[in-house]
Amino acid sequence: MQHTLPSLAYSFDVLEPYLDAKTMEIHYLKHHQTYCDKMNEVLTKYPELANENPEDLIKRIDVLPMDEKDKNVFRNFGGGFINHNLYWSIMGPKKEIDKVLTEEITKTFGSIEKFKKQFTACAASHFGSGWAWLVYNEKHELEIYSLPNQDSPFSKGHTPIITLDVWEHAYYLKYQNRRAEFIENWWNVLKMI
Ligand code: MN3
Repeated sequence: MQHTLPSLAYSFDVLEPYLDAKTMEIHYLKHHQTYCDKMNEVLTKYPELANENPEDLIKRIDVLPMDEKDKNVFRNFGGGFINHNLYWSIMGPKKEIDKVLTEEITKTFGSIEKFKKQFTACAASHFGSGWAWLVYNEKHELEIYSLPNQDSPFSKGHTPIITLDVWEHAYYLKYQNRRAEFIENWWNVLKMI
């Protein structure tokens, strides 16, 4: 089975002016498609894995029956496929506040503003390419951290809830080197808080 990109629930231009249409188009149609294609390509060598949900595969990446080189390809491209699926799904032109989540965030971090400050600092200070994450950890507590490249919290036994792509391809066309400004504006298109 070949995996395909989930369709976007909104058009490329609706997250303007915070996320520009050109970045959205290239990010989804080119970058995300490439992760999907290269993930499918490596899975063709392992037909017994190809029908599984990629999330289930990334959860057990360390013990997958693949040679080390292919495992690394799956970590990068399968991870990229999964991470972007979540990223598109948590953004939108209208707020759809998740009450349970906002209560949990407030309980854990003190307030939504304090959470945003901590997550922003994490995303801004991540060195190089990667993602900032809000996850439920193995103790089912909310936790913020960043991971390099396309690594997934699923591989740590965690469940990702909110994520921000801080690869340059996610913001460079509009923001160039101004990652902090991108992060500040991105809060406007995150739906659930
Ligand atoms: Mn990306």
